[in-house]
Amino acid sequence: MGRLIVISNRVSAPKPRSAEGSQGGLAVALVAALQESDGLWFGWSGRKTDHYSGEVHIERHEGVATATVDLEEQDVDEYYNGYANRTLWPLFHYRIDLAEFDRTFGSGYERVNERFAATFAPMIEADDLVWVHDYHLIPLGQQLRARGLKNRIGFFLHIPWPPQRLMVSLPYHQRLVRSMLDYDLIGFQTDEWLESFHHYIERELGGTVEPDGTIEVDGRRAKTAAFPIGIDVREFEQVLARPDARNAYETLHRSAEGRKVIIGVDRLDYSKGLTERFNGYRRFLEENPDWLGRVSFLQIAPPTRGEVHTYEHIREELDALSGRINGEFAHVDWVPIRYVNQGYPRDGLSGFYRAADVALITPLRDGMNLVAKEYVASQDPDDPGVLILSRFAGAAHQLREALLVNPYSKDEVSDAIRKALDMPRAERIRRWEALIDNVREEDVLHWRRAFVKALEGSRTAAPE
Ligand code: ADQ
Repeated sequence: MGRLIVISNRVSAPKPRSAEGSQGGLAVALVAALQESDGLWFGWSGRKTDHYSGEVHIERHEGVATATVDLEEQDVDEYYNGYANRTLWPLFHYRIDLAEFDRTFGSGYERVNERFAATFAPMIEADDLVWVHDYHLIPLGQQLRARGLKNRIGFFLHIPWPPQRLMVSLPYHQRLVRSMLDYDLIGFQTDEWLESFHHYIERELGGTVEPDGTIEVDGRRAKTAAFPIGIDVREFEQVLARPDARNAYETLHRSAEGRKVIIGVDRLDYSKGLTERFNGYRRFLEENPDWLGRVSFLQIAPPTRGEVHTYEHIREELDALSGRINGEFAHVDWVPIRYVNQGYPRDGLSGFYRAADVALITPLRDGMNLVAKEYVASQDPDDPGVLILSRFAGAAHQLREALLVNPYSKDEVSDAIRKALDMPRAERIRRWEALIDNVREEDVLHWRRAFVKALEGSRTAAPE
């Protein structure tokens, strides 16, 4: 087998050793695979240019070559901020009320996928294995085939696949889904999203689904399966010994002054259920006066996608809500919520996770949610914290021993917080041991190997 070629919207080049702590788990896993196969990672540079030239910037760090292109302002507006983040992201997270359907978004999306294909196809050799990532690049496989590529090409969706009844509200939905039939393998995070995709194939396209996940539509076949993504557990456990992690642990521990700490860590995004979470915590404070002054909730949520209007709105809403809760319940020497709009490198985060007695992770919908797994990996085996997790996160399919809640229900969230804070040590240990077993077993290397192996064995017939 030839090299592994990874194509994603953004490229995460390996960082020098000194900055290793801030490398994401996904990047670590992919970089390892790219190094092993002398592979390449293609994508957008994150920079803008006046006119798209297709000029490729090739860089090589730690044995991994990355090839990136700059995009025009209009591309970024229509493809990235537009179709990807204002149409597909909300729709795939069941927020049809927020999805914007604008024909310029759709054409910009197709244009950028074509540009990527035209630019990168000549750099792909005959026996390379091509792995396309996420909702930004759904039609890329079709575009690569149109340029004559006969390689094995796989696609992995990091976010949920919506139910068929929602999917059909997307204009030209058939065109988008049919473009996926050019992949040899299509991977989803969980069986739930896989099933939704199968329903669409059967009901909307009149296709068939075989027991092994092979789909067939109008004589075209592709393999489909669930590959739940994990974290780099060993790396995470080592991080805890580093000075920045120790410092973060000490800082949070000291600042809690003997109070119990609840933590939430998310990108500031409406899919993460932050408003509902704050309201659930408020209900907890209302219903449990004995806990006033004895618990502190730290929510870390750095803003993302500032150019999309909805994100400004959620930011304002949360600022106001945290202010109201603090105004209502705070004492001179205690604030119930510390709400921080700042990102932290991984070393710092893992120290915070370790210092927290409870993690409150309640997305309304999430492909997987790696924060939940990172929290589990950061716990002290002799005195672990409790994970409260939304049943609507993909991770809930694996992390069954978490306290699973309906994030829309303030009462359920409030009851779970109470239960977590009161949970005896023996039960915390029993639950955590089950959780860590899963996090260790189905880690990011397991995910990557399973996908690549399935892709290698995926060919049902050579593309014509
Ligand atoms: P995200 O929506 O970004 O990812 P998540 O999986 O929770 O969601 O986080 C990804 C990474 O970002 C984690 O490593 C986490 O530590 C980091 N991160 C999150 N919030 C942070 C913060 N406040 N400060 C610093 N770092 C932070 C998408 C999908 C998920 C899916 C992943 C991977 O939406 O469902 O799990 O891709 O497939």
